[in-house]
Amino acid sequence: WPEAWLMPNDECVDQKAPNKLEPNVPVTVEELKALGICYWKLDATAYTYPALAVPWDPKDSVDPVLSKIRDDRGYSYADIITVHPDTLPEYETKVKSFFEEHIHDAEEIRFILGGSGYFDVRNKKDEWVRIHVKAGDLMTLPEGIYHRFSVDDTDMIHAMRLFVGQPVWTPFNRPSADVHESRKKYIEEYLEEE
Ligand code: KMT
Ligand code: NI
Repeated sequence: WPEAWLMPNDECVDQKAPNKLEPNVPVTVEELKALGICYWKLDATAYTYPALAVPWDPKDSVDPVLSKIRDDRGYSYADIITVHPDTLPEYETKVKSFFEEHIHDAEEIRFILGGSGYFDVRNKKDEWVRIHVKAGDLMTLPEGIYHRFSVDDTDMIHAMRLFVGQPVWTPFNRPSADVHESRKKYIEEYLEEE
């Protein structure tokens, strides 16, 4: 599992910095699992994948571990995104927009092929937990979890995005997403048990 820690409550002035508390408060794997997050460690370097931004069928994967996950979880779509100033038009604008707190009406699935970055998720106390993903990390965020993404100070992440069916990347921002069906489902499933 990737390293994870609590972030300060106040507004984040430098989203690309680690933003650890002093002293650091690590977040355990058990806590991440209890939020509905799933994780697998894969070998991102042993295989070649299609060129960036070309949608493809993950059944064409040559990685048997990835193929098994795809079969088990029904992923039928994959593409590759490179978040880097030279490859992503309007880089800084996009970096800011990925960092707006939001949910989706489906699972968010990312397999990091290169570089690194931060997925921030809200824990049960509504605090920000920062998860530092790197090459080989395949992580899923459940439907309805509040989250955001940031590059780290390397400004480079290369990631495969998977999806069940036709992809819908629409973010629903907080607070209007509080009344979204996906949010209600998430609260019932993960936040209401005692
Ligand atoms: C997201 O979920 O914000 C993105 O797709 C950004 C890049 S994927 C690491
Ligand atoms: Ni998202």
